[in-house]
Amino acid sequence: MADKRTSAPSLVLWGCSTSRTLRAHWALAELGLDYEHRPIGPRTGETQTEEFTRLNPRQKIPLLQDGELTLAESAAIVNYVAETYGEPVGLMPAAGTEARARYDQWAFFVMMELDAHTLYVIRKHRDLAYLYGEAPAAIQTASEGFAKQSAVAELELADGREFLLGDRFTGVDILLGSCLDWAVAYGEPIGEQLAAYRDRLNLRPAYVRAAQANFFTRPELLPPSLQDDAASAGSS
Ligand SMILES: N[C@@H](CCC(=O)N[C@@H](CS)C(=O)NCC(=O)O)C(=O)O
Repeated sequence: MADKRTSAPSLVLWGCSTSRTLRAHWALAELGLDYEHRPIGPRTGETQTEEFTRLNPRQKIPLLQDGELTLAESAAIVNYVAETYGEPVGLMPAAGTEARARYDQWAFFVMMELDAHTLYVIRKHRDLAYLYGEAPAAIQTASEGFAKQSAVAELELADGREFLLGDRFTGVDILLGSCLDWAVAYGEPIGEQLAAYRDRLNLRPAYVRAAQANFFTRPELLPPSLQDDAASAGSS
């Protein structure tokens, strides 16, 4: 495979308006990469078209195309972009280092414990109950699970570090930050440290650009700090 760092990237990102799609927009924005956006949304039928199904038989967003490569899974997209185009910003510690082992630990933790096992369970049995069924006990357990697991990240930040791995922003901040936005939108309480950390992340220019690109079809899903901007942009 050609070294993509030496040639101009040709990136197409499919998907908008969810916490998972935000991750891909955010990683690209942190690195200042230009990309074409195909803003297809969830539960609109747009992931079921023949064209999209050919690209992604999972029929899910986000999906990134980079030349010949077609890549699904939001965390894999963040990691791919970080590893391929991340220098000199350094969105991901080098392979084989302790920092990278900690990065991987947090990435898997966030994707499993905060995304898949808790927040998505709430989504399935609340917003998507018409598909997956009402399950108040599952929602309750997932909510408790989110509180318990997110407390681990709260503890990690208690030493005053700015980002999850220390003083450097990395891809795992994108993964955790997007889950915190999701949790807050769902009314799930988050700890004091996590709330302050989320505020810091939401002020990043790359986050603002990514959130505006990701949520332009549904500005009501933007964090409140960005909703005024969206309203004034819409009224101009
Ligand atoms: N684990 C996947 C989950 C992707 C996913 O489930 N995406 C949802 C939207 S958040 C989707 O595309 N659902 C199908 C649809 O809405 O048509 C990731 O992190 O990328």
